[in-house]
Order: sequence, then C-alpha cells, then structure tokens
Amino acid sequence: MAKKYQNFINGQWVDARSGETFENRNPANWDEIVGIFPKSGKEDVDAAVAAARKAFDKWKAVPAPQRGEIMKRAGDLLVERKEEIARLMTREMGKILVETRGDVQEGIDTAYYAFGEGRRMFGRTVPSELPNKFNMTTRIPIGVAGIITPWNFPMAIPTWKIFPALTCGDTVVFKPASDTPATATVFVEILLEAGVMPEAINLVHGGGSTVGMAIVTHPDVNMISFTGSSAVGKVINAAAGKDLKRVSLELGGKNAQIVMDDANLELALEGVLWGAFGTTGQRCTATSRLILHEKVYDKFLDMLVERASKIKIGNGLDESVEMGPVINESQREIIHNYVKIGLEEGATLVLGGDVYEEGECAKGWFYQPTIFVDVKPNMRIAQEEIFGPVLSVLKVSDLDEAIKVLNGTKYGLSSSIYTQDVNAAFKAMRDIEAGITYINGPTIGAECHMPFGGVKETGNGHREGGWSAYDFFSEVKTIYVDYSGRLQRAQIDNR
Ligand code: UN1
Repeated sequence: MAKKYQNFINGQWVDARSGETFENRNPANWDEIVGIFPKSGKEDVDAAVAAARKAFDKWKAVPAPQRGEIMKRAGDLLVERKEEIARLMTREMGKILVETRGDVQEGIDTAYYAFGEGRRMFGRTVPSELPNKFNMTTRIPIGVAGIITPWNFPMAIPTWKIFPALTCGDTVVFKPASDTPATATVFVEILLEAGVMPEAINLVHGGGSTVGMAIVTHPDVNMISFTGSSAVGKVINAAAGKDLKRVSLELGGKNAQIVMDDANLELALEGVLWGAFGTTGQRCTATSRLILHEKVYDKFLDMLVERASKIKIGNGLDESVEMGPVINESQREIIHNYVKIGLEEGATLVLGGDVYEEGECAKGWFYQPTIFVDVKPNMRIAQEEIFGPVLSVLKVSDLDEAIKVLNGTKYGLSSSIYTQDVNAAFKAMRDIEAGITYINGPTIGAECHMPFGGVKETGNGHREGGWSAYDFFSEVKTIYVDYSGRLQRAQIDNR
C-alpha cells in the first residue's frame, strides 16, 4: 500500500478539500508508486493563504537572529536525514544518488547561510544633508510569499526560496512540483521540527494551472518566487503584475560551453560530460550547446563520443550508475521530438537519439546520451531548451565567433569557456551575455551563497542565492530621525 501524504495548512496535516488525490511514481520504475498526494484546488490555497496572512504579524515579531537559529536547526536535521532524503529523491525523480546527496547538501548550505544572515540583514547609515538629523535604512518583511518550485532540484530550490523568506520574516505558501511532492513534504516536516511557527509554512500539493495560479492571483499573496520554464514564467508575471506583486523568476536556459584551441582538453571533456549529461541534462544550467574551436574540433569530438558512449544508464539507486531516467513520459516525448527536429533540420547524430530500454530500464523513462554535430546556430536544437541529455555541437573559428554564437539565443543563464589564455578569459567574462560565467569549469555547479540567475528571457532581473535572495524577500525602509527640535526643510533650509 503506497504511503498517503497530505497538505499542511494552518498548522494541520489535511487532505484536499475535494478529497481528490494523484499518484507520484518512480521514473526509473513506473510500477512503483512513491506516494499518493492531495490534488488540491483554489479552496485549499485560500485556506493556506489565510493562515499565512494571520501568522505574519507573529512570525515577523520573532527577532531575526532567532529565526536564523531555527533555519540552523533545519540544516542540522537535513544533515541527519541526508541519506534518507537522497534515496527518496532518487526514487521520486530519478537522478543518481551522488547528485541527490548534493541536492540535499545545497539545502544544508543554504540553511547555514540563513543562520548567519539572521544576524546580518544589514541596512545602511548615511549622513543627512541637514544638521542634527540621522538617516538610515532597515530591511522589513513583506508578507505572504508564494513559492512555486520545479522537480529537478526538489530540495535545493525550495530551500533557496523558503529559508530566506522565513528568515526575512515572511510567511509561506509552498506549491512544489507534482513530480516531487514527497521530498517537499520532508522539507516541511523538518521546518516544523526545527521550530518554524506552524501557520507560517503552508504546503499545498497539486497542479500548476490550478494550485499555482490560485497562489499567483490571490490578492493576499504579496510576492511570488517561481523556477520553471520561460513560457510559464511569462504567464505568472502577467497575472501577478496586475496586482503589482513582487515576482522573482528563474526560467529557461540554453547554456553553452566554449572550448578554445589552447584549452586543456581533458579538463574540458570532464566539464562537458558533467554539464551535459549530469542530472540527465535536466538542469536550468545544463550544457546543451558545445562550441568548439575548429582546430580542436575533430580531436575533441572523438574524445567526447568515446566517453559519452560509455555512460552507464540505469536506476540511480545503483551506485555504479552514472545517468538516471528523465522525469516522465511526456518529457521523454518532448526530448525525442527534438531529436527528430534536429534530424529534419540537417544536423547529424553521432551518438544516441533514442529511448533506452535495456533490461530493467524498459520499466522507466530512460533516454540515451545524445550528441548532434553539424549544428548551425539558427537551428531549433541550438536555440530551444530541450531539458534532456541532448548536446548540440557547433564549430567556430575564433573567440569572437564563439562568443557571438554563445550569445545568439533568447536565454542567458549559465556559460563556460575553457582556455588557458588570460586575455581570452577576461574578454569572455566581459562579453558573454549570461548571469553566470565559468572559466575552466562546466556550466553547472553554482554555490548557494553566490547570486544565481540569468539575463534576457531567463528571468526578470532578480537573483537567488546568497545576499541577493534576502533583497528579494524583504523591503527596504528608509528612516529619518530629526533631533534638531525644529522643522528642517530638506533642499530648502540648507540652501
Ligand atoms: C537548476 O538547474 O535549476 O548550478 C539549478 C547548478 C546547481 C543548481 C541548478 N547548483 O547546476
């Protein structure tokens, strides 16, 4: 009998009001049900928002350092339960254990950052233009935060948003992806055990168009933090914009790794294998384009195909496996459809290009590591986010062309260049249009205390991670204290 999970609303574990449920299955073995979850609707969101709204005054009155200590305890509990959560996450969304452990670790790191931030949240003191007057800024909480998260980082991404929101004094309504509701539930259990005021954290399971949109359009939700596709991000931004909600969007990418002719090719090879096929290519930061200098093109391609063809595919719970399944059947169809599009556009497949159904893998949604060459910059497989283990290789003749090709998409999240030439590296750092640039490292591997986000259609200018998340989840208040004992008119009495 599969485990039955519930929503957490107004301090209680409850079913959806409608009583409806949905199943969550293992993408490596579709026969295995991970859990049964409430299929919630607007009425559940209304109850969750009402609870979060009511809790706001009390939660924001808890001193920030104390809120930070609660996040620290949550981090300690994540440490204790790291292995158990990693195993659950692998069963729930398929990525290999090494990576699900890393995902939990990212949550731990984010918790410990929050612990420190609870004692910082700096404002500024600034001189006044008038005598006997004191100017300063402080950070104040905003209210109810609507948090909508994807399935590819089921622990890390919720922690990126919820730890800063709670540390800043906001209360939360959290809708995790319906492909990864179990990991999200464990996170909420941990927050409660750590001492978060129960009504301050509300969990509502269900679909994006129902639960997600009910959160986005609810008049009592003050801000939305969403990670997902650019298409959905635009819908959310438009809907939330009507009520002037604050919105942070972390959207698609078409990240590229450049390999110059002077690069350390072994290092660049390790980088692209990890960037393109890690997490089965299902990261916003995944390397989906490889831009190769013509002088190393043939050699590097041989090295790459040789290594990529040996990637061991299978159930991520097996420690020897290097690449797990993709998240679900419809995503696998999207990936396969892109392979057909690539072939129709005239690109050449040099590896993979089909589903993978050896042995036990026939029970899951596996796809072969896939590499296209002869890709032209304007092809759809070089422009659109595929979110799977598909790499498009492009040939260029110099650095300027490499950067031009890299910049030539509507996205701008992560980017990478392998070169030993310091001049080329600095030119790339300046000219690449992306929120994140790695020199001699792959496009994946962001650290939780650094700003994370992208330019162009990857987002709307906000950054997650580090101090920038605290800027998003709090508002600046400007304070003037006049201790002159008389009316002092700025711009007038001092002129
Ligand atoms: C994502 O793909 O949505 O840099 C987040 C990385 C991870 C986070 C990825 N630390 O790849």
